[in-house]
Order: sequence, then structure tokens, then C-alpha cells
Amino acid sequence: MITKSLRHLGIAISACLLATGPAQAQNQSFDSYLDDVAERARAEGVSQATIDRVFAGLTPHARVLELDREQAGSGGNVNPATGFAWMSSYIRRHNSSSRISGGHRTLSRIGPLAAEIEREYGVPAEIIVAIWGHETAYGAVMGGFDLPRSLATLAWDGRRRALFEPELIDVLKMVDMGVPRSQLEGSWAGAFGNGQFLPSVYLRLAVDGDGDGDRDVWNSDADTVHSIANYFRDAGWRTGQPWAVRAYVPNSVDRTDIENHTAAPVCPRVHGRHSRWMTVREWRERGVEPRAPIADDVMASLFEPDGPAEPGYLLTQNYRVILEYNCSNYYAMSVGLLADEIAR
Ligand SMILES: [Ca+2]
Repeated sequence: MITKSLRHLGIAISACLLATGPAQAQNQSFDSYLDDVAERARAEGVSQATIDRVFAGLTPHARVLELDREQAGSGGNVNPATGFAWMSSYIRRHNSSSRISGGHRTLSRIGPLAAEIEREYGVPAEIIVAIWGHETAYGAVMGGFDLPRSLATLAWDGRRRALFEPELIDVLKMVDMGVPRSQLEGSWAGAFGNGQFLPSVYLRLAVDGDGDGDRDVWNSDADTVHSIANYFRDAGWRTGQPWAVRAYVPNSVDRTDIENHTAAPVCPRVHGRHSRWMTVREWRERGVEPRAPIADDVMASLFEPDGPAEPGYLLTQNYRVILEYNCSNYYAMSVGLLADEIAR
């Protein structure tokens, strides 16, 4: 949750960007920068009253910059077969038994909402609950940073201004729409609420699920699950398809022959670990055996996260939808497998 500041934007954080050394020095005072942002916000229709209320007394937050600098590290033990950190140990750590039982409890607490969102958005409730679990431990850890302060700090800092300045203006628009100033808390990187949306995502996709007039993704179960489900529908979730299935992959499958040579337009490094896409029927013809039901005409890509001797998965389009939420194979695999556990 805390380390995924580029979430929802489909932009992979670039290691080389982080490695370019100290952030570019701010060539402008914080207050003078906020004056410029206020000007641009007014041009986008934000009221002066909101600008005054939100920007009053705002100061840069040193801790936010510190966390932004630290974000690069934490690779973990590298698996020599793949050159990447072990997926299996990551999943053991993140899909703990308490996270799984928390998922069961959350699913039963939301009760009829589960069927409601499945009907309305076509997305399984366990997927939504698994996202909620991974983002904020089902609402237990939503972050206590002041959002305008975090976003203003990151925008002013300049390293990722193109990302954060529009988010800062969008948080002003949220206040203009009636979100209380006191509600604007979240992660250091500007994501908030049960599903850790950024302001732009909130404006575009949050839903008033309980119909009380507010889109309260902090406190309302209905608004939370409707909003996340709406995100998934918008990102192209295909109703009735699994996110992936476990698959037996015989040694006879020539891994070089199934390599994907098309670079993905967004986060190519993540997509680059998947094979090229074929129908399940074509995979079966090569000896790959799905271990769970999946239709023969579904397009799927093979992913062997820990190498050929370890479990393999046939990923569907729905896996890519999870990647849109946060473009990391570790994230998407653990959300998918957590959802499978919750549904069990
Ligand atoms: Ca509501």
C-alpha cells in the first residue's frame, strides 16, 4: 500500500529514474509553487474558498520526501533460475493465514453486497475483497498522512511533478465536491481509503454504493466495494473468466518458442515475464494441462514465476486488469491467489 505511488496509472516506476541521484533541487519556494498550482486549479474551475481552506498553513513534509527516496530498494532473495525475487516466498509472506481469515470475515460481513456487485459489475466479490486485503488489510491500515500536504510536497519536489501536480489539483476538486477537509488522509504517496485510490481515480470511478449522496471510500463498505468493482469493470474485467489457472507444464514445452517478443506499452518489465498469448486449446495441444476449469477459447499467457520446475499459471485478460490496479506480478499473483483462498 505504502510503496505503490504509481498505482492505478499504469506507469511502472523506473529503477533508473530512482537511480539518477539526488532529486532535482527545487528552484522555487514551496509557497510560491503553491501559488502557481492555485492559478492552474482556478483555471480548472476550483473555487477560491477551497484553495484557501486546503492550502492554508500547508508546509512541505520532509518524511514524505524521505519515503519517496527509500522506495527503490527491497528486492529480496533472488531466484537464480529467473533473476527475480522468489514469488512463492513473497506470497507466503503476504497471503498469511490472518489475511486469508480476514478475507473470509470481510466477505461474510458485507453479506448481500457481494452478490450485488457481482450482478452489477460482473466482478467476483472475492477479487474485490482480496484487493481490499492487500491495500489496507481490510481497512485496518489506510494511512495517516495529510493528503494535500503529501501531494503538494511530492509535486513541489519536482522529481515526479507530472504525476503529482494533477493529483494535487484533483484533491482540491474533491473538496469542492463536498469531501470534508478532515477526511483527506491516506498514504504518504497520496492514495487513500479502503482501496487506496488516487484523487484522479476517485473523481473518475468512485461510486456512492449505498446511495446516501457521498462517495465515502474511507468508511462505507458499500461505497468501497462498488468503487473497486467499478474500477475493475472500467479496466476491462471479463465476467466469467478466471484471473488465472494453475497449469501442469511438461518439460517438452519449448520455453524459447513461447517467448513473447512484443513489448507492452506500459510496464514492459512486468509483462515481459509472461509468454506469448494463445488459446487454452493451443496450450493443451502443447501438453499444458489447466488444473481448474477454463474454456478452450480463452486467450492465455503462461507465467512460471519461479521458473520451469515450479508451479505454472495460465493468465487471462483478467490478470492484466489486476495489473492495472498495481503493475507488479508479485501484487497481481498474490491478489489472485488470495481471492482463490477467500472463495474456497
Ligand atoms: Ca455513500
